[in-house]
Formats: sequence, C-alpha cells, structure tokens
Amino acid sequence: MLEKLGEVLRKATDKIANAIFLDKNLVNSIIKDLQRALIEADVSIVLVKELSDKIKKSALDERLKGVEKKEHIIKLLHDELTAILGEHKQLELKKGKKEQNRIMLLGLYGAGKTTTTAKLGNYFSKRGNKVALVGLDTHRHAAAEQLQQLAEKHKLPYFIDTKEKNPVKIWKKYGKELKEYNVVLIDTAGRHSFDKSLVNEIKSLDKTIKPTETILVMPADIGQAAKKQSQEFKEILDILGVIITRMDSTAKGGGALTACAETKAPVYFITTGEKINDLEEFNPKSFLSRLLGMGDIETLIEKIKSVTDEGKQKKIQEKIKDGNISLEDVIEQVKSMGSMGGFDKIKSMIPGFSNVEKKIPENLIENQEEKIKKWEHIMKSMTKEERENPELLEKQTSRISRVAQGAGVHNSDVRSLLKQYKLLNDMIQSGSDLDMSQGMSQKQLQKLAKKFGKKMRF
Ligand SMILES: Nc1nc2c(ncn2[C@@H]2O[C@H](COP(=O)(O)OP(=O)(O)OP(=O)(O)O)[C@@H](O)[C@H]2O)c(=O)[nH]1
Ligand SMILES: [Mg+2]
Repeated sequence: MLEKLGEVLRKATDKIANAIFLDKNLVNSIIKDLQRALIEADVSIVLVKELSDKIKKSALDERLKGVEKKEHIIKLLHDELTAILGEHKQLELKKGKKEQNRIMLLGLYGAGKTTTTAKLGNYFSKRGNKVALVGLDTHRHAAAEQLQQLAEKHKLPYFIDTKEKNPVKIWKKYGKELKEYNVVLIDTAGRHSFDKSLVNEIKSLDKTIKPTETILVMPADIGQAAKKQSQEFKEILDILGVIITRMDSTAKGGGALTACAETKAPVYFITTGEKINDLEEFNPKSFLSRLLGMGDIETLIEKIKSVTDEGKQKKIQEKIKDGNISLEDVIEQVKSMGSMGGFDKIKSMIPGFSNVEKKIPENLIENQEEKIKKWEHIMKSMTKEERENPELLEKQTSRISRVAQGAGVHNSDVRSLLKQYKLLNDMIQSGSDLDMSQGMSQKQLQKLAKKFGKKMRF
C-alpha cells in the first residue's frame, strides 16, 4: 500500500535530518524525488506543485539555519502532507436506545460495496452492536447470494430477497424485523457509470430508507478520478463519508485519498485486502506517520536536535572552506551522518510497522558505531603530529603497527581510517568545481567519490 511513496518520504526525511549542509542542490534533489513519487501515487500536479514550492521556499529561507531549518522543513513536509490527506472524521454511531443507524453504501460496479458491507458488519458487531446486512442489489446477477455467503461465513444476520426486483419493496418488506438492530448496513447496486437509472434508484432508496449515513465506496485504483466521482454523487445526495477500497493493490491510492480531501468528502475507512478484517479507520495523521515510518514527528525532531551539534558543524564547514580538514573532522562527519541511528533507531518508534526493517541490514548501524569507536581509539594512540599530518603514517608501516597495537585494533583498521581521510581530503583539494560558499551536498560528495572511483562509505 503506497510502499514506494512511503520509501521516498522516509528517504527524504532522512536526507534532511542527516544533511550536514542543507544546500540548494540537496533540497532540489529531495524535492524532485518527492514530486516523482507523489505523481506516481497519482496525487494531482497542482497539489504537488504547491507542496514543493512551499518546501523549497522555506528550505532556501536565509533566516532559518541549521537544526532550526531542518526541523522547520520536516514539520512543514509533515503538515502539508497531512493537510492534503484531508480531515479526520470518524463514522460515529448514534448510541441512543431507540436509535437505529441505517448506513447505506453506494458506488459504481465493482467498487467493493458488497465486501465492504460485510467488513463493516463484522467491525460493528465486534464492537458490541446488533448488526444486520440488507441486500438491495437487484441489478447484478447473484449479488444477493454473494452477500448471503459473506454474512453466513461471518455469522452476521442478513436480509435478502432473490426474487424481488424492486429494492424499495425489499426494504419495506423487512422494515419491521429490522427495528431490533441498531446498525443496519445496506448494500446497493452499482452501474458502469454514473447514469440516470442509478440516480433514480438511489434517490428513491434514500427517500424510503432515510439513511443516517450515506457512504460512497470507491476503489483506490481510480486515483484522482475519485474527485469527479465524489462530486457527482454529492450533487444528488448528502454523502457524509467515503470508503476507499483496494488500497493494497494499487500505487494510485494517494490520488484517491487527496481527491476526496479536495472535494471535502472525509474518508472514514480504507480497505486493504479481501479478508474480513482488512478494514482500517482512516486517520490522515497516523496514516502519514506510518508511511513516513515514524511514531510521531515530535520525537523525530527531538532526535535531530540531540544529534546535531551546531558549533561543530560550523567549524567543519569553515575548515572545508579553507581546504584544511583533520582526522577528527572526518570522524565528526561520519558520526553526524550516522548518528540519527538511521532506520534502526527510528524503527523502534514505529507502531507495528515492520516494512522498513526488512530492507535495512540488521547490523549496518551497529557496525558503523563500532567503526567510529575504533577510529576514536586509533586517534588516541596517535601523536599530535600524526593527527595533524596523517600522511606520516602512510609513509611508515611501523607507525601504523604502533598505532594499531596501542589502540588494540588491526593494522587494516588504521588503514581504513586513513583511506577515509584521504578520500575526503582529496575531494576537498580538487573541489574547484564546487561552490564552497554553499558547502557540499551529499550528492556532490558522491559525485566526487565516483570520480575518484571510490565508494563513499558514510
Ligand atoms: N485486494 C482487494 N480486493 C478487494 C478489496 N475490497 C474489495 N475487493 C475485491 O473487489 C471485488 C469487487 O468487490 P465487491 O464487493 O463485489 O464490489 P461491489 O461494489 O459490490 O461490486 P458490484 O456489486 O458488482 O457493483 C471483489 O473481488 C472483492 O474481493 C480490497 O480492499 N482489497
Ligand atoms: Mg455488490
């Protein structure tokens, strides 16, 4: 379900959080990735453009600096995405003793009305309601039997009439019996398109049944077209909410959800599979948190704050400008890039979402932390002269062995540190094509690393 979009959003947030220099290039590349992913999820181009303009503007706002800027952008991204997903509205049942909730489901052919009727029946019955399913689709062959099968399988009372062709008559026939149920779910017939016969049928059902809730069911794969469809239905009836089905089987769910928000049709539920329990209440905030792979945004921001030492960052930036970087600086860089703890730490904040876990090698972050610890030991075993001038070690293997022994590591560990230092230093020395006033973006760093035929291992 929107896995690709989630992945891009997670990467974008991570890139912002970990960036040493949030410069124009990095911001542009993040925005490009976001745009591509949102458009692939079928979010309307107008919304995508508005969103990216806002992010760009605040990213390049000179008044914001360092952590403050990162915090601001991540919050902005989060808030804007939540806003385009619409308001949170729950389907609230009337609970009075004599109150009956008559919930009528509408939609075109194959939208998922019948299966959703059963899912909702199960959902409300599990929450202590007396539920009945009523089959009023007299249009499609075997529609009543489909509802019957689902109802029997999940032990839900149902009311159908396979012979009667007039749905209004079926409703009237069971009117009395249905009085004892406090939640009555009504499955209706669809059509290929929004046509006159459908309009007439649902208008007459509405008049007779007087539903307390009229819900439009639309499949996620129609994407942005959900906008037109919900507008059409809203014109003839008071549609209180929407259910988006088949979120599991399309990449276009983003379009359907945002389109509903645009027409102010709140999404009550989404369905995410064919099984009876594949029904979720839709809450834009938690939906987004899950997509982004984090428990809540405040925790993430705290984390960014705790790992970003602005003083250190500034110093490194100045040294890079002077083309003068020490071993300590290399370690600082690696530390700040890795110290968000990557997904490994973030995943602990994710409620019940393990998608991220699978893709990240288990020991990746631990290795990084271990490596940094080693490097710090190595540096402590070096003389001041060696620290300032690490080339001295390269020239003399005996120095390497001495340092390795002092730090309790292998010679190869010392060499690996020297390699990282050399790589960064080389890049800085040859950085004539870099705009140093902006600092280097990770993309530029990677480009340079490629030029040197080396892999960046940050
Ligand atoms: N993968 C997946 N399939 C679903 C979901 N919801 C419904 N379906 C499937 O979509 C198909 C159509 O669902 P129905 O409930 O019969 O749709 P309908 O709106 O009643 O269709 P008509 O009565 O023909 O208008 C069925 O094969 C369902 O199993 C979902 O969330 N995920
Ligand atoms: Mg049906």
